[in-house]
Amino acid sequence: MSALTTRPAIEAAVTRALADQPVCDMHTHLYPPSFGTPVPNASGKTDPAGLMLWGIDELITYHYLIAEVFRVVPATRLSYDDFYRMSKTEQADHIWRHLFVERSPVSESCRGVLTTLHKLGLDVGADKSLAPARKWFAQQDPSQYVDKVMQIANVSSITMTNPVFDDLERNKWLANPRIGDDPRFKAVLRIDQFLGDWPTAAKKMTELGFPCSPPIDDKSVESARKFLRHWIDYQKAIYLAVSLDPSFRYGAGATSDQVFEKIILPVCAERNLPFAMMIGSRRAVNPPLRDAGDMGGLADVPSVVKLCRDFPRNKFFCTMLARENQHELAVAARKFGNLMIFGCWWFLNNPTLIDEITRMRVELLGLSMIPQHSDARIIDQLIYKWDHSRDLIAKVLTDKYTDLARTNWPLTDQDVQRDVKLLLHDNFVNFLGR
Ligand code: HDL
Ligand code: ZN
Repeated sequence: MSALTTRPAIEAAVTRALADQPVCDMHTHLYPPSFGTPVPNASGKTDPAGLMLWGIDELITYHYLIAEVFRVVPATRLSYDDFYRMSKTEQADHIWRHLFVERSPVSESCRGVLTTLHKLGLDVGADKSLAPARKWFAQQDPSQYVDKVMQIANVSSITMTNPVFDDLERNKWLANPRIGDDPRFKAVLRIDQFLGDWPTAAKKMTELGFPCSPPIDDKSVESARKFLRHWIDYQKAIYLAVSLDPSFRYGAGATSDQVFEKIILPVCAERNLPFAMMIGSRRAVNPPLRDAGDMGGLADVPSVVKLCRDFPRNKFFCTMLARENQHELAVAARKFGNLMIFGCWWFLNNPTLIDEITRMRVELLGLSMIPQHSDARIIDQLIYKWDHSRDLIAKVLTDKYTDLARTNWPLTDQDVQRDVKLLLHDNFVNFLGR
């Protein structure tokens, strides 16, 4: 196989390899049709409490866009409650008018809607009306639509987020033990309250038949371990995860230290499951915005370092929300092979920062990291989140391979395909160790 020596040849090989490599998307908030869908569709089966979100009105009312529309039409003109009292369609019309029709949709969230619709072959630019697209979505079958989106986005596996303390979702699992069996989706046991609000977690576990008390005594430790083992098995969870406030610290004597040391990490180690820490989310800074009301903050990398050092038998995924944490986190990953950093999370999932962070990671870690996850909440978003990220990863890899070519290193198409498979698939699957 001939070597790739010129930038155009390298760029073409990189673009092709990224397009052809199916992604194993390691963090989303997506659900299969078995969890029900509130979206009117050809199957006629809709569930107002359904968790599978898809289609144009969900796409346009993604909480990122709700935050952005309240900048254009502030709450003093349209109260939060009046907005949320609108139907999903009315909310979408409001957002469409103010963020797409009356000004150019140049934000990443707005652009994403248009990338998705364009790749679905839906032209909304002609008369800027949503009616034809709404008609098309209403004719779709949810499960076939999941297949269609995965094919366009070239995503081979969707990793869910399954918060066990969310009553609505947990009751769906309890009502149907096979609810998670859709082979396109994998479950993740999300346990924020374990580390963020132990007393509430203990109370809820007690209600669920796993008696735990606020003091972390031996009985509570054993009971909480049983709870985790039960839900790992019930969900067939491929890893455990938390989202943590920027103020999270490990090793400062907080209750969460004991929860880590006595409950979470021993169970993860015995089951050989990674523990994912998503650190830096400051919840509800503006509560009436609901899901759109969170922001980020500077987190503490030394806490991650202590955990990786003190628990060498455990495997840690980690992503942080502050741009300012990225370099130190990448350097920490150089020190610990049991730390796999991933994604450009949430407010970092924008071209400028994806480029900066991915370049930094390749320069510090080579190919031993997971450059991206979608964090999608609406099925359709897989199309734009992976289209945009593939383009950005392509730019970084093209530059880095071009630098290699200057050293006369013999780079081939196969090399590029192998490397891209690591980034979009193998690094995640291998770290799971399944
Ligand atoms: O905690 C998380 O997993 C975050 O990704 C939040 O769900 C956040 O609201 C989000 O959707 N980020 O993209
Ligand atoms: Zn998320």
